[in-house]
Amino acid sequence: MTRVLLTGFAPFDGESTNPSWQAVRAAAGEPPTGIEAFAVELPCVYGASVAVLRAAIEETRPEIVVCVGQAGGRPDITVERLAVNVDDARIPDASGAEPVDEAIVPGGPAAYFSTLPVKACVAAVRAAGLPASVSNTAGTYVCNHVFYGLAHLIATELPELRGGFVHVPYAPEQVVDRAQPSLPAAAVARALREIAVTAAHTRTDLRIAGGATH
Ligand code: PCA
Repeated sequence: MTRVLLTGFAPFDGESTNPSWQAVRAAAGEPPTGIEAFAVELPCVYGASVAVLRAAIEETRPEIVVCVGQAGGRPDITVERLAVNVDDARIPDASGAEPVDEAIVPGGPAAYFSTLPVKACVAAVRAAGLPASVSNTAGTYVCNHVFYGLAHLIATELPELRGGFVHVPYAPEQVVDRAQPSLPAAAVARALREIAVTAAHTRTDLRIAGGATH
């Protein structure tokens, strides 16, 4: 059994739900064969989110961590390639904090790569019949902050752990009155199961194109 910690986020930006938590809960509730899954909800707060993540890692001792967040407006499931060392808030977090151009870890590396096999994860989601792509930016809000915090923890304290970040579209009920793309939670949960299994079984990523020209 591979121990996999999945995290989602609490609702933010005036929404009453967060599709990341819906999907994480569903995926962990029916884990794929060979995976022992744990689900934890993170607050949409700089700093506190990483503290909750760290406590969850200490408690569940996972081999793999997949953090998941809402990326409203994106049409597909995006597996993030990098986390950058900057907080630059477009909107306040749930505690009212609004950092501008602050290092997440002062003196830390400018960026970390995901330690999940991002290309293989994208391929697995696509093979399951769901839309997915590699993303080269997780933004500069709380999701990137958590991703960088996770990557820094792995780089400095937990070298055996592997982890990364996945952004997901709105849930359909969030966009009934907006012309915005969405995916049902059950479909996103299916994709997360594929990602968990792929991460558990893939040490060397696929060498296939997944880049972007801009
Ligand atoms: N998405 C936000 C933070 C919480 C979430 O689900 C982000 O992309 O930063």
